[in-house]
Amino acid sequence: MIVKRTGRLVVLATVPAAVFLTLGLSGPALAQGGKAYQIDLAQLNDSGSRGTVMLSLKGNQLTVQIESEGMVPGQPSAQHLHGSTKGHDFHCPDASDDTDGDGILSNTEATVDYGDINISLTTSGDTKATSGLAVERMPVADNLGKLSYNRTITVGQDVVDHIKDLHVVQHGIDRNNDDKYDFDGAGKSELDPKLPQEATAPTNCGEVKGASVGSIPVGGIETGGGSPQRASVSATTMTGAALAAAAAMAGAVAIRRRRAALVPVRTENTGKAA
Ligand SMILES: [Cu+2]
Repeated sequence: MIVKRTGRLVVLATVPAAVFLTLGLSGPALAQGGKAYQIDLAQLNDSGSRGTVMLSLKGNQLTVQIESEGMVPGQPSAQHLHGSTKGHDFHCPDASDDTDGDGILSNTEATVDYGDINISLTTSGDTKATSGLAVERMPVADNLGKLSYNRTITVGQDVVDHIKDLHVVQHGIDRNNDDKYDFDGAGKSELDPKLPQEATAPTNCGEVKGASVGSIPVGGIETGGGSPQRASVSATTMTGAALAAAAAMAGAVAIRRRRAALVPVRTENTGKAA
């Protein structure tokens, strides 16, 4: 926790052009007059996944670029911007948030820390919170578990004003290393018993670097001992989204299973995610 808080004090409001060059990102990300923010995605659930995100704002146009690896091969990953644009302070969770002690950090447990979905990072169609589990519109990792995403979306002024208060979360883990989401790995999802926990549990999370600088949440960050407040902003929205999308999700799981069968098994099975 101490390390995390220290990291959040680092000032990096505007990402230097060199960072974009090293990531191979192109010109539009540096749109004139725009601002860009870097996020490093760190693993959750011992998933081994990691990645880099660039959030580029020009007016109300938000370009989200994600390059991640260590994702479940051939599987779609639900991904979102979580957090509040209304002045509440959220942050990425850690293993200590596994409050039921079952060894899996579920989305519900993690939501206490990273907040509800603000924007669903779909590949097409709407990006509302209610599309949170629209996995048929979520990016799919390649056979090596690498995932690329690039989309420009129109966002509200609240998002522009509070972009530093939002976090990127990708979902989908593979506890039993069989390259698919299944019930054998971690049982049922707490969001919907028809879904594997592996499909909805978070695999990584990242905060905007310097998030606490220049965007102090109103009435949120300084309240201290914010657990009760955070707890009151519970997983209800995510749960609602899950229920709304449950039918589509169930169908997608079936499709994924067929597709997964066509994907070669990874040669490197380190078991590190066990
Ligand atoms: Cu999410």
